[in-house]
Amino acid sequence: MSNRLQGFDTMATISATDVDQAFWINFWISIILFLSVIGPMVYFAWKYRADKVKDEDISDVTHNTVLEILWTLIPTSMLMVLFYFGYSSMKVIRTMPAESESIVVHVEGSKWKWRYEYPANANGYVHKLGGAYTKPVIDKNGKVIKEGTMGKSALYVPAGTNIILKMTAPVGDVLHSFFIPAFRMKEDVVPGRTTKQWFNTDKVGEYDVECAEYCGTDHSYMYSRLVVMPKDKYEAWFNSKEDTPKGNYLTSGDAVLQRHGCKSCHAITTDKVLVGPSLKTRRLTSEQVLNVINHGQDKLGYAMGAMPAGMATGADAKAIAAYVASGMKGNQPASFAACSSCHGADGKGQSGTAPSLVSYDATLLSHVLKHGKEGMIGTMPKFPYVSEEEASAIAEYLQSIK
Ligand code: HEC
Ligand code: HEC
Ligand SMILES: [Cu+2]
Repeated sequence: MSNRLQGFDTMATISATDVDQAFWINFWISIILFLSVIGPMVYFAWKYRADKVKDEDISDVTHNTVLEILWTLIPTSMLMVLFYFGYSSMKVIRTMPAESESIVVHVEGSKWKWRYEYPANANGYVHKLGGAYTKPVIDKNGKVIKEGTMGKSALYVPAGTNIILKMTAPVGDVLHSFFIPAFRMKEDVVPGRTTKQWFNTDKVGEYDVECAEYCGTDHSYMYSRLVVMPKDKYEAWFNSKEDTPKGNYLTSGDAVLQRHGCKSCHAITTDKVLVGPSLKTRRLTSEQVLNVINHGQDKLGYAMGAMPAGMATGADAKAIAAYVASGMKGNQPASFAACSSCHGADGKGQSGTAPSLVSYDATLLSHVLKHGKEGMIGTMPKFPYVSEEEASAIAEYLQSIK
């Protein structure tokens, strides 16, 4: 769970797109209506201020048919547009699909945790998951020393399937609200009553779930997660007695990247350079390698210490840079000998004493996350709370998509 609210940069269901569209149309129409009323009002108040107008100049206008029709029709039609988009997205959200074509999960919200109960599987086994979020450890200056975690509790669902949530709270508890920001879904959870909401998403991944109704002391920790997985993986888990799905969906590298907001700076599936480099295909460009050869580098805290400047020059340096940038394919330039003493002849960094030049391995990731990185592309902040396991999950994932 990152410190910031994950989700509003993700639109993981069709209804989320609709809701955002309705929101922006609302927003702009409100701006237009506001300016077209307040603008002229301010202007006329100034133009006809008391010391500028003599009594005899004031005429007695009773009405103006054209103006009256216009100022009735124009705002009415704008409001009809608002109504249309609000209504049509509301309709999608509020029309439940048939239960026979959906998976129905019972959700219980109580002070201060979420609990999920599935229908019995083929063997009659009922999955029940739930539990409170483990709070982060925060020092007296308010700095997070250890991130909070969700443990194994999550709402596991298959992609591309209608999911209906039937939600309630125990009698004697208080109001909660089940909120998935990435889906723009939110519905009250009421003691002794059953409320429903539904979704269907294609986007495999992990999403934050929060309580959006102030419900007492630990309201702000009433977190949970939604894990969307491929259908076959879901089926395999659902028909087993395992607590959580196999394949470790909780720490899947993709989910970790999503959770810590890495994707706002790094493209993972394309080669685009956003704020930072794409983590997809390449490790380093020849410009980056040349830059390090020329200036040296001492940022990442490897056992070997600093990378000295000027280990190679001129044509040698260029040949090495091109070779490293190609992923160390083809003939190794003889001058690479200057590098292999530390990075190894295969460029893999000699068991983590120097950075691997060929891939994002777990050691590189944990060094970058621990120390941050400042290079010719830009500055990456430190991520001290990303655990070693998460760093290796990311490395595993990045290597698997190559
Ligand atoms: C004395 C050992 C040593 C030698 C020789 C050496 N390096 Fe390094 N290199 C390092 C260390 C240690 C780092 C990590 C520096 C840091 O902490 O930022 C590094 C970092 C780098 C990086 C940056 C990696 C990254 O992801 O930020 C590149 C690129 C690199 N070296 C290329 C080379 C090349 C090319 C050569 C040969 C011309 C070479 N190095 C020779 C020790 C060495
Ligand atoms: C605020 C933007 C930002 C965020 C958020 C961010 N990074 Fe970075 N990252 C960068 C920049 C910029 C660089 C390039 C630094 C440089 O010039 O070498 C970088 C470099 C890296 C590198 C090294 C690339 C290389 O070629 O040496 C790795 C690995 C990396 N980031 C992983 C991550 C992971 C994993 C996360 C999430 C936990 C993350 N980053 C979050 C901006 C960011
Ligand atoms: Cu609550």
